[in-house]
Amino acid sequence: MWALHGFKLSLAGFLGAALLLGAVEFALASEGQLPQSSVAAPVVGGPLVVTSKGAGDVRWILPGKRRLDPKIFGTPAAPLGFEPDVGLPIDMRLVNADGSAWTTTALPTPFSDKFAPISGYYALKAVDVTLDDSPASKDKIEFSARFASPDNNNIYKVTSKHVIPVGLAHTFMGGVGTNFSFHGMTGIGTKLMPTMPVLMAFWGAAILQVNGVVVATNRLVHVMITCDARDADYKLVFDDAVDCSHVHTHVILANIAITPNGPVTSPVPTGFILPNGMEQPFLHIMYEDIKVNGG
Ligand SMILES: [Cu+2]
Repeated sequence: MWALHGFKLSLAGFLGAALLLGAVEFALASEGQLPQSSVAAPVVGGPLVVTSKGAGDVRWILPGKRRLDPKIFGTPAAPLGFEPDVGLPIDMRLVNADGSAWTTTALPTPFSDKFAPISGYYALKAVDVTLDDSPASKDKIEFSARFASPDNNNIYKVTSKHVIPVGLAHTFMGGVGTNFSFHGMTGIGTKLMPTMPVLMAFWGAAILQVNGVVVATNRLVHVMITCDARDADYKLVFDDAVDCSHVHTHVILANIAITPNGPVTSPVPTGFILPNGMEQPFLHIMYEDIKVNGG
């Protein structure tokens, strides 16, 4: 059991995960610290309790390059979206033949268009009590997910009962956030995901089991229920094609372990070997058939 109060987590790790396959290293934490309150300010109308379940259509995201939205990343002549931690460095981008536009990330990322259908389910209860980051946040989660690897050789179980109440590169909203917009242009979370309305998101510390064996007790897990960010071919869309007529759930274990000294870069021990012989260093699981209740 870890004392999570006061843990400072940077989402640099998501970018780290994005680029890990190229063995590019990023600093985990920036020097500055976000505002945080010793007082756990309550959300208006709260506490808000969100319960959700998913099963049926479940997909494993494979590593791949992410197409770059000019609205988020600009052009080679006028680049945007290179902020530390959430943006994409200029030298991590590819350009088109005449150099007039960005095309994709230079390296494979967890935010690709490639996936494999798998089986799985999850159950979630999140309570959004506290408005913003505070070591005294009263936000709560109970999360459990099971899913198979694409080859069906591994069964994974991810459980989390502890929110991480304070972010560093950006707010974690006390651990649980509800009814906000996120990623893309917002500056919260990686810009490799489009700007999306979010019903609920949390950041927590997770236990990971593979085939019944606990392989990690300290993984950063980020779960979010968002408007649909995939098109009919399951390509990750740009901002203008996010579709709120359908919502889905993202479960992400980035290459970050939580330690008493803060977050450290550490590949997720997935045991899933990619065609190039590398072990996939992250988990990004999508649940498409979900139920959500809030109040
Ligand atoms: Cu997110």
